[in-house]
Amino acid sequence: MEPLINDQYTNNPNERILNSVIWKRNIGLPVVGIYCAYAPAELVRAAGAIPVCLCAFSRRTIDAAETVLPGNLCPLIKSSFGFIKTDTCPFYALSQAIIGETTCDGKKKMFEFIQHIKPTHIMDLPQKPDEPETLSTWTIMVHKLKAFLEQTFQKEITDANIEYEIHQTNKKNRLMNDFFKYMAHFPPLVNWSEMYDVFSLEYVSDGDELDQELQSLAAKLDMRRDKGHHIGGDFSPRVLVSGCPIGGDVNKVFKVIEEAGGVIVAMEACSGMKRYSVTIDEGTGDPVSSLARAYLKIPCSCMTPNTRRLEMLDALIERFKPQVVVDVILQACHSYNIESYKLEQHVREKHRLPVLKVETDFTESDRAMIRTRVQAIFENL
Ligand code: BJ8
Repeated sequence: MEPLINDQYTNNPNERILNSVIWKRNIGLPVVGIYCAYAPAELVRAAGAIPVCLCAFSRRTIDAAETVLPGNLCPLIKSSFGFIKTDTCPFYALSQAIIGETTCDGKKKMFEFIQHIKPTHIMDLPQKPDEPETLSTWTIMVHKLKAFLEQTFQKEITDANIEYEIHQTNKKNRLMNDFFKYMAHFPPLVNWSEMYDVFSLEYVSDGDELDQELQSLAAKLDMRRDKGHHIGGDFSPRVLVSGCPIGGDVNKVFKVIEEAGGVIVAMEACSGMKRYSVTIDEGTGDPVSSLARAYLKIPCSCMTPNTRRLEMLDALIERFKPQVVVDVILQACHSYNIESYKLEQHVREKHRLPVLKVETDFTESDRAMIRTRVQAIFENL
């Protein structure tokens, strides 16, 4: 089957993004490194800067990180820190400012080790999203980020610019969500790796360009469908992958599911569909408050209670019709690990679907074991 995106970066979304960021940096646009879905990228863009996700998914940098950080820490945090310690994250090197948030304990303590290197702003993220005072506290934090960006880049961020960026985000999210229909198809017409390629387009194409790109990809996928080409077959187990963010060395979980004969039809994590799940109110006259309201709804396990995550899962299960949920937990990620029990109860009781919890790290040592467990759950479907 012909690759969906046929360029030198096929299956290498990070290189595609890097190439675009270097180009934009060379024409004078500042770059802001971000670590988390809670960073309001619209404010960064409204400041005339480019938001980029920093490297965090390689085991290569973990040894260096463990000279400072404890071994029994989430590999994503160790990898992020290791990239900075070894000066090997090109996105960090290109960034003039960094945004972090007080999400999990490991991340917020790790930031203490890097915040002296570049102008770094840590947003104080409240963790009880439904309390009456939470929204006003978080709105203050979004205002503080705006002030940080204005001071760092010596540029006023106007309401009109924020409104424009909110509109662009809503448009992008609508387009992406529409595009997900190719994963929902029976059997799916696009695989997880191609979807990661598609996600990377949001960094390289602006507004209308993205619309055009997605339209041309949709035409290719319609052709795939008409020719009877698809991912897997009619009886391939349909899998929804949930949990911690997945990328780089953790992509092994996607690969193992495919090797066992399954097809990935939905990806719940922030590295997948979660980041396109938010709609930001437009035209309220107070775009900073609109951003705060929308971002507070992101269903991350650092929130308590995190009922919106179960609601999001309901919607994903309804739309993508998986036969099994694989919940991926990065080692020592306590919040996703603990929440996994609730998720399993919910999915089993409400949707009558089996759940496989996979606790893993960035090494290859558990690959065979994961494959055996995935095969076993597929055999019982
Ligand atoms: S909004 S999921 S990107 S915090 S896996 S470092 S939580 S110990 S990455 Fe995340 Fe933002 Fe939430 Fe999304 Fe900590 Fe867990 Fe590691 Fe994690």
